Amino acid sequence: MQLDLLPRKPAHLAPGCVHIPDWLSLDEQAELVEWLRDWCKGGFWTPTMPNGTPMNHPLCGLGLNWKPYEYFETDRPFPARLHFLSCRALEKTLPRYLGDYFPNVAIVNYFPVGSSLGMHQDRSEDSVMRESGSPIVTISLGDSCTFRLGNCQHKDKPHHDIELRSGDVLVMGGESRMAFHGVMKIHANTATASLGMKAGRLSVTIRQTRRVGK
Ligand SMILES: O=C(O)CCC(=O)C(=O)O
Repeated sequence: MQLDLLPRKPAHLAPGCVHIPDWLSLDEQAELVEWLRDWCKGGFWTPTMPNGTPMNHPLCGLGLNWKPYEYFETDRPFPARLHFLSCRALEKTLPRYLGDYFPNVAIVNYFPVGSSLGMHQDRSEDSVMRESGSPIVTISLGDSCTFRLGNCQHKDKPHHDIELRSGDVLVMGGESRMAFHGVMKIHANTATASLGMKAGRLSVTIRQTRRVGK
């Protein structure tokens, strides 16, 4: 299938999974890149997998940091701006989750050109959050990528490939909260120079890891 020929319009890719292309304006993207520079300064690191190999992209945790497969404390706070941004995304996508949504963590991934992220489920959050379908809101910045949305049972087909471009938002909640997903490819030189980012892609993944008060 020729991905670039598909129209870019808001789409329910599966129940509970919504993609909104061009959700942030270019000015808002540039502003977010600037904020991230400040929030994540000196904070990107490359965790090691349980088999001893390093992950192939660095990340920075805000609110809590993350390594395979657990959260741990960090002195980097979760920015209120990301709370507001993710609520704004939910209003447009899965408003039914807003009443119970208190995000406390953003994992900011930096994907250099040539890196990828294998098919996985996000399982490090408390089971009550996973089972309630608590959404994960992902904002893309910089180079575009091929994102693969799979099914909830296993890493194999059926899956669905979509292009995520800078400014897009993807929300995975409800029935899609436990869908396997991954980043297959980063498309070099697809970012707008005015974003002021070096080559590669940032993804800001905003989530609630535990119930309030836990
Ligand atoms: O970068 C993305 O779009 C997805 C990142 C992801 O799957 C994750 O952080 O678990």
